[in-house]
Amino acid sequence: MAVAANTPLELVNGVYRRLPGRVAEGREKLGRPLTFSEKVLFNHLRDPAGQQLQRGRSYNDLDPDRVAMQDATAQMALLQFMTAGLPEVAVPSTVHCDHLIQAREDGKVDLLAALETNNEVYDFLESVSAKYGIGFWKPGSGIIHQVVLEQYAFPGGMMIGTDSHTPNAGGLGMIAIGVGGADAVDVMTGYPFNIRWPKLIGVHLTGELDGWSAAKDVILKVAEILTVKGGTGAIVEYFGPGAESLSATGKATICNMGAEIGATTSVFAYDAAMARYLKATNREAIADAADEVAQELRADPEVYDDPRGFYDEVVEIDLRDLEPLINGPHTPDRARPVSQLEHEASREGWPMTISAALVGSCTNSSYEDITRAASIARVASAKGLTARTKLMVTPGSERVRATIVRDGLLQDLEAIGAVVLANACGPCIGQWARDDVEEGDVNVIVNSYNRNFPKRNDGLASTLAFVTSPETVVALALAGRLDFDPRTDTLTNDQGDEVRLDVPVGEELPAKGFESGEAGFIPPPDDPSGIEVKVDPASDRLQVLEPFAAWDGMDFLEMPVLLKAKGKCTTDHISAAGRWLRFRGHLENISGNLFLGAINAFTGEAGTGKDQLDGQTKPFPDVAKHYHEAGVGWVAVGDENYGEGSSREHAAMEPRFRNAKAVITRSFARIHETNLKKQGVLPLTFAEPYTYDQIGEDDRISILGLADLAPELPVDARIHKPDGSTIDFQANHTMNDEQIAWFRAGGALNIIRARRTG
Ligand code: MIC
Ligand code: SF4
Repeated sequence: MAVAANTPLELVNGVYRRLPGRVAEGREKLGRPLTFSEKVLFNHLRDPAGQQLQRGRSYNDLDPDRVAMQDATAQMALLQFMTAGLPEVAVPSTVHCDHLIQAREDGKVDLLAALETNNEVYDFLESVSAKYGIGFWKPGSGIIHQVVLEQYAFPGGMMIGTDSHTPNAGGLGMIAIGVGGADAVDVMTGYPFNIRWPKLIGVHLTGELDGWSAAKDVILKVAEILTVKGGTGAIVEYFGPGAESLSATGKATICNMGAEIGATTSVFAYDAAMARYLKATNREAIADAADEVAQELRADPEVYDDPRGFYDEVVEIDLRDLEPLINGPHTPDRARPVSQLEHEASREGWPMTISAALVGSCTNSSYEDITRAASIARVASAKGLTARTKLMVTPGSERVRATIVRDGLLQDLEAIGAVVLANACGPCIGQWARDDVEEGDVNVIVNSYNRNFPKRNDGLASTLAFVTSPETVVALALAGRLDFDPRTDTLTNDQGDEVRLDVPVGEELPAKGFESGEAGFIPPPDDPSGIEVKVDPASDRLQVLEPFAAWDGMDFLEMPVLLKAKGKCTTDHISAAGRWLRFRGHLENISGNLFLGAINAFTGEAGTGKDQLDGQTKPFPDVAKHYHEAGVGWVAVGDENYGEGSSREHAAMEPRFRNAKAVITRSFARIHETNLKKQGVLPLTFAEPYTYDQIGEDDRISILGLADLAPELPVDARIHKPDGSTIDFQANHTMNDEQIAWFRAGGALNIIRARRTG
């Protein structure tokens, strides 16, 4: 299969040819008009006639059009794919090198350093890609989601990606779902993508944005309303006149950050803004093809007339009411208007001085974002202002970078003191060689990224991160303080005059078209027979995967509780990124970070707990290693929305590798729950949430009746207290028959191998 730098028109036409017929079939099957998401999903069902389509209940098989993987997750995904013994991937797939570049000096220097430091991993990814027909986007070409939006996304398409912000492509009307690597392997090996038929949340947008309000404020508002778990198991569909008033990249920002509310994905229906974006990115033919089937690239009219009759929940937002918002610290649903931050910061005792401001990430680094940010900078420097804190900018892609250089926009930002970093994730994922603060220095950073979990950007628990729009980041950087409202406050310039910032102005798309910049795509060769993929057994960055042992048919008895996590336990808490990203291809080494960020409910400390075998308090990874080597199975216990955040399957593979048998929580985030299932760890939820409170540090837990594990049936479990008493409780699970089979087989790798021999 030839994989090109773009989605070929034939692929798009194939999807559109099926669309009207499938939509008609869907309407008939469900006996009612369809929402846009339902149309796209129905068009990608493997067996439309034979599936149940019960929202939030039935599991369904889908055939996505594409798979995208970024370098930090692609390593595990491809190490698993390699064991399938196939000559090539079954669907067009791409790898994007964006996560491993560390921000230290500036874009050029940092890229060269990354090429050297990550040489082994890049070589591995490039050669596996070449061998199996996968397109390879080299380091410097841009952040996966921006590149996908520019090159591959199309209205009505469906894709999966090994990154939680894959839904970014919803800005171009694509159903794009973030998954763990093992799910991607299913699709790359020709198997369907299996997922629960989603619930649907409709967000009705009216009015238009103006002044300082930006697309980012829409999703910050939605996150405030729905909270970090409010989107779990649901697709969020945006519609209404306000939706049509937003640019495609603005829509992408909103869909991208739908990951922060746990949504399966978010999507906008096809409209004129998308057509403009497709044309500006040299895809006029796709826009024309979409125009032909435009009525099926949106919901049926009855849905828009009576949204509450079709969505499980409807949220109303009038864009005219949106003030510029800022969220944080520590959770993406803690939003408030910028104007109220001063009050809250003084109440909470947060420092007012900002120690760094960062613009970029897959969420906010489009041409429009940079024009708005640069417009503030341009006027500010004309008024004699410069940034009063460090300001760093990461362009989203080489195409955006080359265009904003040509149009003088980066220069505007540099004029107020900005440093331009590589086209990559950079500090968004802790790739930031920060040396101006130390652990314990309570300091505030503001960024236009998406997540603000502790330690995420610079590895320091004492950094408080706030998330807002790029233009507000620049305004706050000019003030150097949190208690600045750009709409009303003034700043003193270099002449000692009080000046006000102008309202940001953006350009949706570059008037002179996009520059292409340096070519970043390496297509797979026609004849891959000479390509060898090497994994050095002595490597500390890559390790061939060994399948985990199959379930031995026995119940899990009296297992120690390795961790009882208090409060938020995201994948960043379970398997930190930053400096640990270097081990993403080496399961044993990366297991050295297991639970280092998790807060021990018994002590309130992060990253350490009691080893039940010797009574000593140690870092969690050491306790896990000890249990593993002693052949002791263990459980982890968590609170609500456990595994929130990223798609990294390491957060499931590490516990599995270290002999975890089950993770029992009050609730799970979708991708992480699936990753646990895929790797053969039982994800269970307390039938009664208070059971969480009954578990003590020296308790043991048994999970019983596993021979009878069946869909929709609770599991019996028991707490064993040190004094010999016991408490029985029930736990629920969401496994279907197939997922129970993964558990029995010992995880996805065994299944991949069995498919090969079978
Ligand atoms: C993130 O934003 O947390 C990441 C890094 O992009 C992750 C993927 C990973 O951990 O590699 C994600 O969002 O899925
Ligand atoms: Fe990269 Fe940050 Fe986007 Fe994750 S959220 S893909 S780390 S830019």
